[in-house]
Amino acid sequence: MHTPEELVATALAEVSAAQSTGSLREIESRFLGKSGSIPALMKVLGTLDKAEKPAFGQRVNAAKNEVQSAIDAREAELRKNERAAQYEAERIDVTMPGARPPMGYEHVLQLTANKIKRVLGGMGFQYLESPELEEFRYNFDALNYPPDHPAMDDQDTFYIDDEHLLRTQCTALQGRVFESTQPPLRCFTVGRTYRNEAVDRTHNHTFHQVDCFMIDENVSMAHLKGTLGAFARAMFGEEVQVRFRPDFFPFVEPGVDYAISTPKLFNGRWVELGGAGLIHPNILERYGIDTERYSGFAFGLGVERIPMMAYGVDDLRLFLENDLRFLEQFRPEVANVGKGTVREQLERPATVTDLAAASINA
Ligand code: FA5
Repeated sequence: MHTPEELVATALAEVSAAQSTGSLREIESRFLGKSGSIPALMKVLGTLDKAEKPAFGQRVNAAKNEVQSAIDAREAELRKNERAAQYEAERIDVTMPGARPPMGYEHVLQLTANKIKRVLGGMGFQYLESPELEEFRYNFDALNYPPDHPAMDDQDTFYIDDEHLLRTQCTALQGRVFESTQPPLRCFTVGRTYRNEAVDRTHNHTFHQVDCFMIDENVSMAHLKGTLGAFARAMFGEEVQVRFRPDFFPFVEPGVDYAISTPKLFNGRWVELGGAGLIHPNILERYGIDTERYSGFAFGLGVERIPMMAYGVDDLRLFLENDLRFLEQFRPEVANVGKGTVREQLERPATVTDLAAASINA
């Protein structure tokens, strides 16, 4: 059996050689724990003479205290070193440049829709949302399509059931408004439309339209021409010209298609934008609108056509393919180059001059 002093000497040597707080714990339990070698010395106490007991007890206690204080001191030292090593490993260089988070930006079709909303909103038209999953009756019946009329064949679409379909035209807004609101009315919507289409560079199964209408007293083709002229100037610049040619849509009479031409685009060639006309009296009568007093115009156009012309994009499928190499080019700060360009027209907010020019009484 070792003496208390021998155990202390061994313990102190081990303590000072310990390289981690973990190994100190192990030394502590071996020398001072419940069944550690120093407490075990107390068992010897019973075998000693009465006179020797107090002195031996004191030696054991002194041994415990000495080892305990050596462990505590070494632990403080090791902990300090361990912390210093940890701080060193986790050191942060606050002078390093930060990681720039990727910034989002609006899709070019959204930028175009925003511009349309500013321009038509500025002319006093109210922006309304209308469902993409539409009822057959609003998409066709309410728009004066006789049952099984061949004009519906041009607009085959995706049917959910016999009465519900993905809308083929934003003109479906009309019936929804007319059934609840009486004239005077000036409304428009911008949104997605769908058609079962043979997809090519100028036709997609999913595309966007803006559709706009006005009903008031004495509204004529002159108001339609004035409004579309002002709309085209605000979208494409002052030099743009608008052309109307007769066309057929069941919901207008007379009906026209309209095209624009500007020296900045396609060498001034005419490019068709959409359809328009005076709202068919059958529709007004169906909704109890007095056709002796009121008349209205409506127009609709494909939204993709606008950036296609403004940026010279020759395949509209690119807009919905989400290829960032294509979309990155329309980041506002990248695309907005050259003052007075068509692009700038697209990106600048509508001005007071646009709106004065756009007055339907002009
Ligand atoms: C219509 O959809 C009518 N609702 C427009 C209208 C409104 C006429 C109000 C009269 C009064 P149309 O089917 O021609 O008409 O489509 C209008 C425009 O939408 C087209 O000129 C074209 O720019 C765009 N468009 C039509 N189909 C597609 C398609 N598959 N992909 C991309 N754009 C299309």
